[in-house]
Amino acid sequence: MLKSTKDPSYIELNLDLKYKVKNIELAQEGHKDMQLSEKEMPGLMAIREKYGKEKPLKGMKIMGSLHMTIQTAMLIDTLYELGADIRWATCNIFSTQDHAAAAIAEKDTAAVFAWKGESLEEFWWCTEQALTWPDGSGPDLIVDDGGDATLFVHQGVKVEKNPSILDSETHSQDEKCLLDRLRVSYGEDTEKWTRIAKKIRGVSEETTTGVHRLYQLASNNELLFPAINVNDSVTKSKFDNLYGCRESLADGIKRATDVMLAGKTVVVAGYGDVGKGCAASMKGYGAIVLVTEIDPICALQAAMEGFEVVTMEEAAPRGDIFVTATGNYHVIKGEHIEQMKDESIICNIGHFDNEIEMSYLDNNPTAVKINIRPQVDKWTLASGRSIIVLAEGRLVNLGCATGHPSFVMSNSFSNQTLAQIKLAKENLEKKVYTLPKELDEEVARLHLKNLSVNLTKMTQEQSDYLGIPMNGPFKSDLYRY
Ligand code: NAD
Ligand code: 9W4
Repeated sequence: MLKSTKDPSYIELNLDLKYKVKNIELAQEGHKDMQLSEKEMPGLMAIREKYGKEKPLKGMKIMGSLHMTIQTAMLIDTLYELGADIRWATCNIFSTQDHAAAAIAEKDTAAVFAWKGESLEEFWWCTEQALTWPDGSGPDLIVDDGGDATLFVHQGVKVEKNPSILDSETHSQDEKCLLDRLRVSYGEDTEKWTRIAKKIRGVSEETTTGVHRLYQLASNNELLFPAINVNDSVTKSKFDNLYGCRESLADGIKRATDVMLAGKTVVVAGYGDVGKGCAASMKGYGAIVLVTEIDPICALQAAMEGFEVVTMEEAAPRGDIFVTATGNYHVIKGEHIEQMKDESIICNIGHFDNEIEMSYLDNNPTAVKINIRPQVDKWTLASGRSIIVLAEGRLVNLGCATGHPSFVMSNSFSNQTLAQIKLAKENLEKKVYTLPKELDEEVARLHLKNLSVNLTKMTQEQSDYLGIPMNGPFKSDLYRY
């Protein structure tokens, strides 16, 4: 059946709208938080200073699909200072900080369509609003997180080439909402997305999931414009995984429980970058840290740092606090939960919410759940023992705290900004690029002054001796930091 604008579940585009946010009166609060972030986002501020006059993004229409937080507001203002004409939507229906969205709406540095708790219909409406300028044109550049904006354009073009896709079966609510929008869009203009895609100079992508989608498109020869993988810049991934989680895990646990970490036994499942950050943080608080690993290299690394490496079966009866950081499935299972001490705390900092077998608790009639406060549940088991689950097994640093500190995001978003400048300046091929090491080093350099780091400069003799240019790049692409 053809979806029409008369269908009540379809929300019509309104291109005259400058913003849609929860409450514009929250703007003042947002401005104050943004002002505080200036000191903590030195990379972005240095980029504004360096490129503010030149305005390398002048004339560029930029669409963003990325968590509408205070830190993102700082990114938006940076892109604005560099000359861009910006429209923004969030990439997650729960992640918008309404005071940040309000601040941007009031300042009018971007047209913004985002609020916390969007429905999926509203989410896809916001995305299309942000992709469509008042004159009906689309963006020159996209900042994407997770790939939904890129997906929108690619699906739009596919539908315009083969409208029978509109009748295909959908496998998720997201897919259905997107197809509903494309059905109406095709009814009104059979070339909208083809036209928009043709003009796009490129996308810079923030996350692993989005980057994965891009490489898939490229390997199927379906990528319609150049893409820059920001996720794999060293200054992005180290901060997002290692340094970010090293700060935000404890933040989440403490806001949720007020627990004293010193002297407790903390079990960290997975010793990748996230696990390394979590284990180091817990050790720093004076906790006894046990690690579980499947990879002998990471297990050996954990042992070299003085952590005891055990299996979850061994760890379950010993731990007071459990943190999963593997990206794997059912790492803490029901049988482990049954072995845990009374009032053990369990939480997850890995991407998906199935690292802890929550279904064991949800589907167990003998397990009784009492909600202590939002994101903190006490489950009492048949044994009479209880366990405390944080954020329902979802990312504890986002569910129970506000994610990474601004300084972490300054690194990610400096990479995003340099990627946008590169896409604006250079005519790249329809491939997935990573940022060259020079720019990765540049992002690091932009953060040094704020930390009073005094970098050593090689002499010409030293540079000749090593065969490394005086101003970098300092390492080969194979170097592991
Ligand atoms: P990684 O691949 O470097 O590390 C994961 C580690 O878990 C690996 O060493 C792997 O060998 C180990 N592992 C896998 N299955 C295991 C099992 N059954 N038991 C024990 N260990 C096991 O990945 P990473 O960069 O450390 O990221 C881990 C997860 O954290 C991912 O899901 C990632 O998306 C997520 N992440 C979360 C945040 C956040 O802010 N919450 C930030 C970055 C990444
Ligand atoms: N946030 C988020 C917040 C709440 C929330 C269903 C109800 C990620 C990165 C950055 O995902 C983010 N609540 C959820 S999902 C969810 C997600 N649910 C699930 O049931 C509750 C998120 C990046 N970032 C920082 O880390 C700091 N500033 C940033 O911009 C932000 C948010």
